[in-house]
Amino acid sequence: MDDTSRQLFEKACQLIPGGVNSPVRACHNVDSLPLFIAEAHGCHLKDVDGREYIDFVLSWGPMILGHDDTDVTAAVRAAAGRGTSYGAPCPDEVALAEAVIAALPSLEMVRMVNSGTEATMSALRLARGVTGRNKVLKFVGCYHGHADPFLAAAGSGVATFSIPGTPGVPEAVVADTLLAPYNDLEAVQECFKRHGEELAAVIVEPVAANMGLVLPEAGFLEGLRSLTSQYGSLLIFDEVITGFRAAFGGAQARFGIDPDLTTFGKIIGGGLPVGAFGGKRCYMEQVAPKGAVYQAGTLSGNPLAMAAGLATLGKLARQDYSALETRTRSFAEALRDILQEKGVPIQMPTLASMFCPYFSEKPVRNFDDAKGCNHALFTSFYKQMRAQGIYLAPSGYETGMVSFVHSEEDFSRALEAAHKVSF
Ligand code: KE4
Repeated sequence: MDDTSRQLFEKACQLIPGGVNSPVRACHNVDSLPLFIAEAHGCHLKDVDGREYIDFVLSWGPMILGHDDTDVTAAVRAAAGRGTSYGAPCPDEVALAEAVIAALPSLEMVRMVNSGTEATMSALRLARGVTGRNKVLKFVGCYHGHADPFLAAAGSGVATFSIPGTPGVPEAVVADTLLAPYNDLEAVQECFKRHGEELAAVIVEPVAANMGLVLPEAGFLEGLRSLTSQYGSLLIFDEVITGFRAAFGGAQARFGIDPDLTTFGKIIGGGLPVGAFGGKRCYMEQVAPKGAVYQAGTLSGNPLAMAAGLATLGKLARQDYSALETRTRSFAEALRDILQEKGVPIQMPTLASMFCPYFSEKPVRNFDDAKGCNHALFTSFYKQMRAQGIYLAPSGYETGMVSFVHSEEDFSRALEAAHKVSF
């Protein structure tokens, strides 16, 4: 690591907890120090020491069109010239709501917020308000932002009850959070047998991208849909990552599932702070001020963020997602083959423009499997790739992301770097 990043990080550590404004950026999982980024264009980052990287993190998902996209940047610049926040409705809020609803048939209404955390927190409150029930079922290894109810760790042997996953979360809050292993429909059925009448919602990442990349096994999502309908619970699809990435219509379009509520973030803001939750009109009309379930936000619907989101979705509507999936799969399979030839155990699941190198002898189908991977090998891989200008997510529990502007040259350079890695 060069001097300027190190100097900035040392100063940041005096002023900001851990020197970062979001923990994973600290690169603790890969025994590294964070790079401070000066600018980004296309799929390339330049750090404050002038070094360039090919970016496979894409700000954790939003930058699917690449950084500094001409249309998105122009839209933000134009919006900035009209003022940065009104605290009142603006035309682009209506236009972005219309664009999101048009893209996902399960949506009849949507509310804009400022982050994925706000979106999932609000969706859960709505589900609880609509059903009059308190319990929520989530899956071990799925991340839905840092609202208290979701920061639950597996509790007693009972397997379904939770304990706080972090200091500061009251036991009383997570007492209503049930946990089940991802892809384990039997465990979900057991949860419903015991607590079905108390369950307000099941919340799931339809493709789990916070324990690496774990794909839903055949029947899993369909089973969740069937059980929630049977017991009168709401099915919440957390599409903060998969929305407009798994397909233009999200994972729900890809897998043909009709959730009751969907949460968004990342891509719908085009890199500016936007989240959203939406769903059937009968539910969404229970959100204040139309209904009684309270939710609010000073900067919700911010005109710059709306302009960035609109420009992004407008461009994505014209993109060839199938071609991007093919390019991503081809790159990931070539990367897998290179690593296999080095004699390390490697799995390389892909879906759409996402990929994940698991250093594991067996496929990863849940969080226990993800924990069982060889994270020391991942750390070595991460460090050697970064030293060659390839910027991967600094954790074996994150997912690699490809944009529409990654070129064959970018893929070739990443593969050349992988050839030079030694374990
Ligand atoms: P934000 O509050 O960070 O905008 O969104 C929370 C969230 C909700 N749901 C899913 C499925 C998510 O993946 C996220 C946030 N994703 C992480 C990366 N996997 C954000 C990175 C970070 O925490 O810095």
